[in-house]
Amino acid sequence: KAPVVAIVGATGAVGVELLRCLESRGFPLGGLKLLASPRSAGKTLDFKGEPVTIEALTEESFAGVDIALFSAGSGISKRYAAAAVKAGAVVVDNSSAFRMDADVPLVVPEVNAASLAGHRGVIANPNCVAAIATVALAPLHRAYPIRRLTAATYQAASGAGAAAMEELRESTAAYLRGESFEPKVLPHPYAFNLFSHNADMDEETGYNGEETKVVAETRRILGTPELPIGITCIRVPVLRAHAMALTVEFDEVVTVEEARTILGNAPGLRLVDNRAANYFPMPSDASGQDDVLVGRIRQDIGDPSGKSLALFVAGDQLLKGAALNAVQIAELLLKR
Ligand code: A2P
Ligand code: 11C
Repeated sequence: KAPVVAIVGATGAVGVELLRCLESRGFPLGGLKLLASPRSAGKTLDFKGEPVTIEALTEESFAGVDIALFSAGSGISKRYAAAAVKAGAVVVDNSSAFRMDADVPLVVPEVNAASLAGHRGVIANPNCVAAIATVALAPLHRAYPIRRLTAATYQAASGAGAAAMEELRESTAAYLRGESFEPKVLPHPYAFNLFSHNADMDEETGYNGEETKVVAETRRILGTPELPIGITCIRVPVLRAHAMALTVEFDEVVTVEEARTILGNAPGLRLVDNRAANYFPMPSDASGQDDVLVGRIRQDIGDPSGKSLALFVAGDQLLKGAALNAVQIAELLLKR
């Protein structure tokens, strides 16, 4: 019988996309429960043209629920995931709460679907950068083992939630009106600016929490626990698609043509690599798209050995970076 699905954090930037993904992919539903904070209780969200009433999340919310899609932050996941599992639900958690737990698979369906088999009630949905990057890296890694990775990210407002997206809109409008704007959600002026990712900074290492997560999760998803990864995460004034420059060193020489062929045939990817037109992956093209865009494939001239390639990638943070990946995991659960 079709599963009863709950969305925890249904009103959030990712929650709303979870609802849209279930709808657009025709996910078979035996019932749908929308959960959020008491502030949202009683309000409605439309599903297939019908209003569904939002309920306040409590430990009792999960009776009869088969699959619980959590996207209300780590604190909520840590507090309520156990209640969902106890009630018999499988949790697909979009937060970072359980991603590095050994008995919690961290899954990108195109990359490591088989790891789902070991789950014990909770499956983790990766950090958006890790999910988007690994869709592009895994097919290369399968053909030619990756020896080292360097990444620079250009991350959209959506990664910091619906309120950050609103802050980008409002601060940009204020800037254009010539008015001052006091940032409330993000730590720095956002309009016509960019800044080092707002996750907590480790003063000793100089790396922020986002960078640390991307390194650990990328290694875990690719199954390369020792892979050396250098990374700089930056927040840019884009609404909902992350972009990243990836420099990938292999064990052997990989030609641009080989990489193009591999990436052009890989699931979840679309090759956007038109040198003549100077047309490469852009957040504006990636927004609203399921596929991750990959292109600007070049030999990395910073590595004289010829064993490194440079790529540019863009993917919708709310879709492949969050909601779509979670719904794809739920689809895998149904198949099993
Ligand atoms: P609400 O809208 O009622 O505050 P975002 O990532 O876009 O900031 O969204 C966060 C999501 O987490 C929202 O759906 C929000 O609901 C939900 N949320 C925040 N606090 C709680 C809570 N205490 N219980 C349940 N859901 C919560
Ligand atoms: C961002 N990737 O763009 C972050 C948000 O690990 O789930 C999500 C953090 C995470 O800010």
